[in-house]
This record gives sequence, C-alpha cells and structure tokens, in this order.
Amino acid sequence: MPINLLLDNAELDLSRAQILVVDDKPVHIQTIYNLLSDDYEILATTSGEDAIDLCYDTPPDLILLDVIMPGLSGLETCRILKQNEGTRRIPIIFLTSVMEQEDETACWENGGIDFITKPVNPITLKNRVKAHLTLKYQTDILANMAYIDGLTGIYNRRYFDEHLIKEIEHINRTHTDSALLIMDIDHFKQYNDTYGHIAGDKALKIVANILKSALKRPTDFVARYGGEEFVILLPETYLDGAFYVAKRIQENIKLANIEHIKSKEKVLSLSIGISTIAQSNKAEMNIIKHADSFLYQSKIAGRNRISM
Ligand code: GH3
Ligand code: MG
Ligand code: MG
Ligand code: MG
Repeated sequence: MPINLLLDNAELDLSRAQILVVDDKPVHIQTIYNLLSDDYEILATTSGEDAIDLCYDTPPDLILLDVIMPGLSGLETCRILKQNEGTRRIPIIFLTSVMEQEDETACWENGGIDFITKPVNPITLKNRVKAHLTLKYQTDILANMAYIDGLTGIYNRRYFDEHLIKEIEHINRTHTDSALLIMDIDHFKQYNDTYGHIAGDKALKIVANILKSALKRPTDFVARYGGEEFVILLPETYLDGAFYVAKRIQENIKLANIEHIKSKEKVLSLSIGISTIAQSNKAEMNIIKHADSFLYQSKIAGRNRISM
C-alpha cells in the first residue's frame, strides 16, 4: 500500500513503502532486493515499458531506475512518468555505471531526484532510499493537509472545488451524470447559543462522521463547504440514488439523537438540497446554485427535509 494511504497514522512508518526496481539485468535486481527487502516491499521489472504500466496501475513510493536498458531507456522511462499526472510525483533515483558528466546532467534534466552509481554501495543505497522515502512521506502529508478540514477531518471546500471541475470533465467525456447533495444544519446558531461553541464543534464532528459513513462507494465523498454546510458528490448517480442517500443521512442524524431543545424536532436535524451536474448545464457555479436553491426550499418548507 502506498505510504500516502497511511496518513492517519502520524508515526513515520516506512515499512510498508513500495519500491519499484527497474533493471534489465535480473542479477542487479537481486542485489538490490537483498539489500532492501527486509525494510520495504520490493517490486521489480526488467523493462521500462513494464515499469510504466505498473506505475499507472499502482504508483509505488519510489523507483530505482537503471539508465541503460534495451527498449525504453531509463531516461525515456523517467521522462514519460514525469509527464503523467498520476505518476509525476513518484521520486526516481537513477542507477548508473556511466560516470560521464553529461550523463549525470541528463539524469537531473529528465526529472531524477538522485542517482546512485553501480556497483552500488549498500550504505549509500540504504540511506538515500530512506531519505527520499521520508521526504516523499512528508510531502504527501503536507499535500493532503491542504485538502482536509481541520475541525472535522473530512475534505474541505478547496478539495471539493477542484474535484468538481474534474467531475464535470468526466461527465462530458462519458455522457453520464453525477449528483450533488448540499446540506445545512437547522437552527445551528441557536444550538451554539444554547449549548456553547465547544458543544457546537462537537456536533459538527458527529455530523461529519455520519455523512462520511452514509457513503458506500469509494468514489463518493463528503466535504465541509462552509461553517455548518456540507456537500456530497456522488459520481455516476442519478436523482433517485441521491434521494436514497439523503434519506439514509436524515435517518442516521435522527438516530444520533443530539438534543436541540430550541428546534421543533427537539433533536439536531439538517436540510438537504439535491441536484445533478447535467441538470445545471455543467457550469461550476450553476451546480452549487442549483442545489442551493433546493436547499433553500427545504428550509422554507419547515427544515429537516429533502428537496430536488
Ligand atoms: P438555518 O436553520 O436557517 O440554517 O439556521 P442557522 O442558525 O443554522 O443558520 P445561520 O447561517 O444563521 O447560522 C449558522 C451558524 O453556524 C452560525 C455559527 O454560529 C455556526 N457555525 C458555523 N461554523 C461553526 C463552527 O465551526 N463551529 C461552531 N461551533 N459553530 C459554527
Ligand atoms: Mg542496464
Ligand atoms: Mg448555513
Ligand atoms: Mg444552518
């Protein structure tokens, strides 16, 4: 499993890091395997073409790449990986027996993060690998933090906005549709006024968790859009499916039974508006506005309800 999936665990644990070794000579792969396999998961292949396929499929955390290979050379392989959005952040260390200055320059210019000369010095290899994996891990943490809401731990508005643009492109390509739910907690100002801000924060965390657990597909996601507003994107889902999710959310919020004496229901509730991307002419601003107008209908109709 790539390290970037282990971010919930704050401890620096590199033992599940995956390293891809690419070298046309199996004996060289064996040498590296012997040196690193106690500490990391090692994948290997003898061709640049296979390395690219492997990386598109499951990007490793680091690549050790031979420069001279028949077929795609190491430099060409590196250049292709650096041009692709899904693979360009994988650090690549070149393995080379060529020592000419211009060869070294080519390694840097093609996007390598480091290079190690062959025959490899075990201490150099182990420490360079460790240093680059640590850096990758820290970079992943920072990149992910920019997309996480600090209070609730779910995605933030920035993540949602960027993802929405990608989703519109996907819909245009595939001629499918995706649903958007916008949710706003009812009478939340009064909740804070009655129970205090700390209790308000706690309620927001509980609601965020309920929303997250209401989603069943790996491509669905929830984000905190603003103060007490949340959005859910359900790719390749139509209104009926979205309504089903909205019902489940309202039931689970009710089951959570968060006391709110100032509201009609006496427990915390939320109002929901649903729209689909195709319905709103696929324009980014319209999509939010459209769902928001349904949310407004839920509010004026008495709150704790779903409109679409
Ligand atoms: P409505 O049913 O019409 O949505 O009423 P409301 O009171 O929920 O709406 P309003 O927009 O008037 O108030 C939203 C409140 O949400 C105001 C603010 O106190 C609270 N809020 C927003 N962000 C946070 C937060 O991070 N923590 C806490 N505790 N409260 C927040
Ligand atoms: Mg070679
Ligand atoms: Mg609001
Ligand atoms: Mg509200």
